[in-house]
Amino acid sequence: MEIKIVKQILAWNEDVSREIRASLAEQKICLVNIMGSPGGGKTSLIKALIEQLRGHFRIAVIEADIAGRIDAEAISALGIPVVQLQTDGACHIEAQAVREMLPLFPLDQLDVIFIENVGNLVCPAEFDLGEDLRIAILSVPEGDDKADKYPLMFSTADALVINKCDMLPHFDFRPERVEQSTREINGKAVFFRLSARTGEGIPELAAWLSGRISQKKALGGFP
Ligand SMILES: Nc1nc2c(ncn2[C@@H]2O[C@H](COP(=O)(O)OP(=O)(O)O)[C@@H](O)[C@H]2O)c(=O)[nH]1
Ligand SMILES: [Mg+2]
Ligand SMILES: [Zn+2]
Repeated sequence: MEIKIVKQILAWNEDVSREIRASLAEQKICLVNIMGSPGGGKTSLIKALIEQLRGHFRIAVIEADIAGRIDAEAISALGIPVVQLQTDGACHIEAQAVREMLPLFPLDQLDVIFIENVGNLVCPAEFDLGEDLRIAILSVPEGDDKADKYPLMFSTADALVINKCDMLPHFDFRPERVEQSTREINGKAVFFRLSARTGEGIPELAAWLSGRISQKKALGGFP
């Protein structure tokens, strides 16, 4: 499958995200923005979710990286439409780039688009991409103090995923500490403890996501 590559041009974010949200509401496509550190498991999680969801929903993926196309190749190998965004040094993506990429997909044949944001705990959370859902990933080896040190991503997440729970025996990581810190700054987040490696906890996240995708398809948006 051919991988399209788009270079990010920076533009004014405001209004563009609103436009994306309006157009995806009309098309009843759920846009899911996945954020977290480099190596936290964003690509692994997207691949695991594709496996769980592809029998039920039509999926596409936007891969955003500073350079390269490794993650896009991994998704494309699964037979899923993917566009690689190369930010040419920028450490986050902006709504303008998403607006340019959407017409490259067969939108009338999609239910959900995952965005793998640039690996970074900081500024991706500052940019509204017109998404319906934000999933923040923190992995066990990164340490359980990250919600306290990088609060914006945790405060704006709809779901917080603690990944690499298969590594818990080897680290002094307390999932409850991260969840408590997140709860203090975020009244809406739901929590998932899982391992993209072993698959433990993936069905629960997939079930929650299925509910949200179905809701978007039924209503064109969330109340
Ligand atoms: N032990 C373990 N390793 C994982 C898990 N999820 C991802 N990894 C590994 O962590 C590394 C980075 O994963 P990747 O999905 O590329 O992270 P990304 O940079 O956030 O997209 C890879 O070597 C994965 O195999 C997990 O749940 N447990
Ligand atoms: Mg990746
Ligand atoms: Zn940035």
